[in-house]
Amino acid sequence: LSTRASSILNALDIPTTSEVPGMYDGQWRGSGDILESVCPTTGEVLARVQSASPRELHEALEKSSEAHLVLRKLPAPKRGELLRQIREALAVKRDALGALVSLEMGKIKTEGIGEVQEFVDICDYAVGLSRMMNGRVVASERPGHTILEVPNPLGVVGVLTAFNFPVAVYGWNFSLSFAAGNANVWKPSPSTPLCAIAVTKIIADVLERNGLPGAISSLVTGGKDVGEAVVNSADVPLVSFTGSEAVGRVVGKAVQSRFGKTILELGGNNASIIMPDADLSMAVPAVFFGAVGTAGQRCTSTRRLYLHRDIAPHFLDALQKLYASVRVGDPLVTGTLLGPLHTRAAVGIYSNAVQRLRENGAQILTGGQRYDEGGLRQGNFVQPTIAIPNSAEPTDAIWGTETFAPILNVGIFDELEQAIAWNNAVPQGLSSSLWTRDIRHLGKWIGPEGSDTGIVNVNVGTSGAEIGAAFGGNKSTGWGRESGGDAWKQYVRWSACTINFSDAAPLAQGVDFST
Ligand code: UN1
Repeated sequence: LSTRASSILNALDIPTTSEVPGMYDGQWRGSGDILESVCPTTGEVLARVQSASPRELHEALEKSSEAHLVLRKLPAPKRGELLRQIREALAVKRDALGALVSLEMGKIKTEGIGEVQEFVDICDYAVGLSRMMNGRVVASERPGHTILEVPNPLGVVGVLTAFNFPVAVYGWNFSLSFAAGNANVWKPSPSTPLCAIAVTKIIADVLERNGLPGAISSLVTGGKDVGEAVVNSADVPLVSFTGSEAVGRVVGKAVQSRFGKTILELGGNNASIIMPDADLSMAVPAVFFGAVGTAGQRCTSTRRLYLHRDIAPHFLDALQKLYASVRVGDPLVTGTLLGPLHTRAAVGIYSNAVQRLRENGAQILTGGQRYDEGGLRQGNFVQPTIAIPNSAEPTDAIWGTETFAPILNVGIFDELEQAIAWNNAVPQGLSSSLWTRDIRHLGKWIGPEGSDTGIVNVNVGTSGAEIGAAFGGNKSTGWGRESGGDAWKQYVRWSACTINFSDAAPLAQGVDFST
């Protein structure tokens, strides 16, 4: 193992000598298939991880069900105090964990650290929430009656996360779910097991120190079979899934068919629209970050750019200058802006998408190739690409497909209405961004004739949301909401409790059933 990899793993108490146990339910072990964690920058095998066998997975689900019985008895503000301790423990390891995200996932260090910060932030949010997860008192139509809406914990929540945010997305789910009194079983992406192990160790340490069962936050690394077992388990009333539309469709149906609940965070195909009155000195760098940041591997990455005809040439000129200046390389080196794609397979998907653009007569303004000179050859590096497809018709498959790579497709429009129609014409509905200084455009954009996505920004790019508002998308993005806003309300079961404290028992709606 390279010295830098071992120093990052050492700082997070991950063994570097032998195989790493990849499951935890109060006890670390793993006798299922071996998962290899491969560094996308160098191709180095970082660890061989022992995943959960079917029997162990079953044990973890059982342990988590038992752990929930303990957790649900703790008052919510006490759970908040535990979250505060977890928040502190995460903050202490912020740099090391951020570095591990860069090492294992491939995003640049400032984004790796930012992702840990996102977990810290949502913990803060959930600490506050732990004293504010209020129900309601409803006016009853009957004398001497009152109605309460009461939130109670659900049980065990299954959290299936993707490679691209291997820390923060579990954070969004775990912190709300834990504050609400649920135990959690985490099935991370099979290609980022080390991030999940590091996070679980930090949480487990706090739980164990407080004499609580570790299975409040169980970890089951593994492949498809492990994911399927969590999704199909009758002991998991809520499944939160982040990943592709194709897999989300299967997960959604499977959970629905057993009447479980889901939170789905699926594909994004996010557009930025630039009006002629926009401040281009802000808009150009924002599009650059949205499209090239994280090597185009955020659900919220900017994939479509709609430029008003009047500013299009100037905008593209300025944007291409930024593309030309991008510093590509090792994501752990300060100053790098573009790291590798996460897997070799993703490079193939990128190349196919570029080839499809070419075949369809698109103009490739910049990019379109792998980087394979020098040290970059060992990693999954691809050139960020700007293309002008042959037609801006949104029915074209090129516009409707999410490619998880830094490819930005550009269309030229004349009227805002046309751009909004294009924005809304794709199956996905996660994020969108309008650049304007005209309040009339803004009003239209955020209103009923405006953008149909879950995140609708103005003079802010499509990616990089804060945790305070609910995060999620509409349509084929799955309608899920996580993180802030009212998202916590999904992690509880609601009871409507009508209470009669009078000496009569009248029926609602004045129904008379007297004999
Ligand atoms: C994701 O890409 O799955 O808004 C999540 C953002 C981040 C989270 C992205 N806060 O880009």
